[in-house]
Amino acid sequence: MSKDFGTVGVVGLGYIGLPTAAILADHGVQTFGVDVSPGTVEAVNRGEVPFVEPGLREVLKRAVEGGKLIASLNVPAADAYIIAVPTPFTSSRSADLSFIEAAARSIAPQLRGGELLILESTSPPGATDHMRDVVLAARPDLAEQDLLVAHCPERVLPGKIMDEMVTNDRIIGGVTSEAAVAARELYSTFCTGELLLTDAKTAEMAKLTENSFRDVNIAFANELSVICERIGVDVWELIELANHHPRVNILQPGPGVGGHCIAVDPWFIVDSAPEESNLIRTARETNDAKPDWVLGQILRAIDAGSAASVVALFGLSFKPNIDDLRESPALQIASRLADRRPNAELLAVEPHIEELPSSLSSCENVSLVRTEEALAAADILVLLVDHDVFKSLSRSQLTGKTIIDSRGIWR
Ligand code: SAJ
Repeated sequence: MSKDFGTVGVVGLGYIGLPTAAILADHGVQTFGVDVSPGTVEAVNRGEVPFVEPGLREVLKRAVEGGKLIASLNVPAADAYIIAVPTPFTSSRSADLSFIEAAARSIAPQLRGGELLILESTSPPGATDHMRDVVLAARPDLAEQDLLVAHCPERVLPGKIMDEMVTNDRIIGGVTSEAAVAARELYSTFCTGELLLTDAKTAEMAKLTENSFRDVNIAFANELSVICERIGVDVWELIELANHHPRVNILQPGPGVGGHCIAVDPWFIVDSAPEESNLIRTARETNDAKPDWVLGQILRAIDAGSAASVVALFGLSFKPNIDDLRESPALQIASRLADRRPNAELLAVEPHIEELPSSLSSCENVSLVRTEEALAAADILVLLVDHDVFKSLSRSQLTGKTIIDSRGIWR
C-alpha cells in the first residue's frame, strides 16, 4: 500500500524528535513539532536549538523560516505521528512508559482512522503494542485495523545526528506488515540508508541488542583496565596491540558508561528475561562500578599528597565534545569526590557548559574554571572526558603534576 503523508506530527522535541522534525520539514514534509515544554516550543519557533548538536541549527532555521516546521504545545491533526519521548527506567530498573502513554493519549483525540503511528523511543519488548492499546482505550470508536502502528528505533550517535539520521540503515517493525510498509514510505522521504522491515517486537529487541552489544564490549575493556592496573600493564597499549589481530576489536576503557541509552537500555532486556540475562546484567554492573574505581584512585592520590590538595577534574559530560551531562560517570565522580573530601579544593573544567549543574553547584568546594586556571592551581589532574581540547594540551603543561588519566589520552 502506498500512502501519502502530507502532514506529520513529531511528539517530543528532544535530541531525536527535533532533528527528525527538522529533517522531515527540510525534505518538504509539512511537519508539526509538539512538546510539553513552552520554552522548547518557543525556541523551536524562533529557529533556535535548545541543546548542542552540530549542523542542526542551520536545518532547523531553514525549516522554520520556510514555514514547513511549526511547533506547538498541543497535538494537531496529521497523517502520521512520530513519538520520540523519553523512556527512563524506574528505581527497580524496569522501563517507565508513562511518557509514551501520555503522548498516545494526547494524539488519540486527533485521530480519524488510517493514520500511521510510529514509536521511535527506545522501548522494551511489547511497548509498541501497549502504545496502540492506550490509543484504542482512549478511542473506543476506532478498531485495531483503523491504525497503522510501527516501531522504528532511532540509532543515531549524539554529535553526528544530522548525518546519521539520513544515512544510517533503519529497522522498521510493523505491528502489521501493512504498517511496516507505510512507515517505510515515510522514512524514504529523507533516509538514504537501507530500510529493513520486520515485526515490532523484533525491532524493539534489535535496538536494545545493539546498545547491549556495545555495553558488554565496553565492560570487557573496563574489566581489562582494572586487571591491568593490578598487574602493572598499560591497558591502552595492550588493547592497541590486541586489536592488530584481524578478528579482535576491543573498545576503550573509561570512567564508566554514561548517557541515556547504553547505561539504560540493557536493563530493559534484563527486566524482560531476568533469569536468562546474566552476561548483560554483569556487564552493566561492571560498567556501573567503574566510577567508584576511578574515585578510589583520586582519593588515594589526595591522601598521599599535601593536606591542601587542589584537584582539577577535566570533563563532566558523558562523552567527548558534547555538553550532555545525563548519566555522566564524570559528573558522578565529581559529586562523590566533593562529598568524600569536603576540604579538598576541586576545580572542574568543562568547556561545553557555562555553569555547574545543581549536583555540583551546591558543593562549596567545587568551582567551574578554565583549563589554564586549573593547570596553574592544581597538583592532581584527573582526566575524565577525552574532549579534543584536552588532547591538545602539551606534555610540558602536565609536568610535575600527579596525573590520573581515565581515558588514556595523556600517556
Ligand atoms: N564509551 C566507552 N568506551 C568506548 C565507547 C564508549 O567508555 O569505547 C562510553 C562513552 O564515553 C559514553 C558511553 O560509553 O559514556 C556511551 O557512548 P557511545 O558513544 O557509545 O554511545 P551513545 O550513548 O552516545 O549512543 C549510543 C549509540 N549506540 C551504539 O553505538 C550501539 C547510538 O548509535 C544510539 O543511537 C544511541 O546509543 C541511542 O540513542 O540509543
